[in-house]
Amino acid sequence: MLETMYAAPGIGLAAVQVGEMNRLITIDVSHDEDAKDPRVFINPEILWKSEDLSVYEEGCLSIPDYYEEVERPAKVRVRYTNLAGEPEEIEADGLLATCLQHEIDHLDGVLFIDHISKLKRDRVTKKFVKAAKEKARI
Ligand code: GNR
Ligand code: NI
Repeated sequence: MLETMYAAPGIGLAAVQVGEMNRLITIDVSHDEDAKDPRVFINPEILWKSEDLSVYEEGCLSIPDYYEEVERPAKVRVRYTNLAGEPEEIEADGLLATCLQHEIDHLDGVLFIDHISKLKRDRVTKKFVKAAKEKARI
């Protein structure tokens, strides 16, 4: 999964995006080829969300070429199992907090467009349905 995430390239990936129905996500928000910071979270659960919100322009490998600002809790506390099989907790802020929420959403079938206005969501959904129909006609 880390390989797929780097190849995409993306800063995060949820197992469902590669056809695996496991509650597993990978994240690397380092933005640095030479200082990679791959992280794996198994069975991640959000324990706490801050009341203060932050806005990031999000994109998603499952919705190519579409970017929109999404407002989410600025900080989250997440419990998960690490690769050694041990339970761990982290408190994240910034891009890591946003990415954790984006990926954990995927595990529950939620996409970032579910957090934007209905008008914008309908517009992008229509575009993708239309593209899929055109592809099916060929
Ligand atoms: O590569 C990605 N970038 C990104 C930017 C802002 C907020 C979330 C993300 S995750 C995304 C990769 C992806 O779709 N993971 O599911
Ligand atoms: Ni995504």
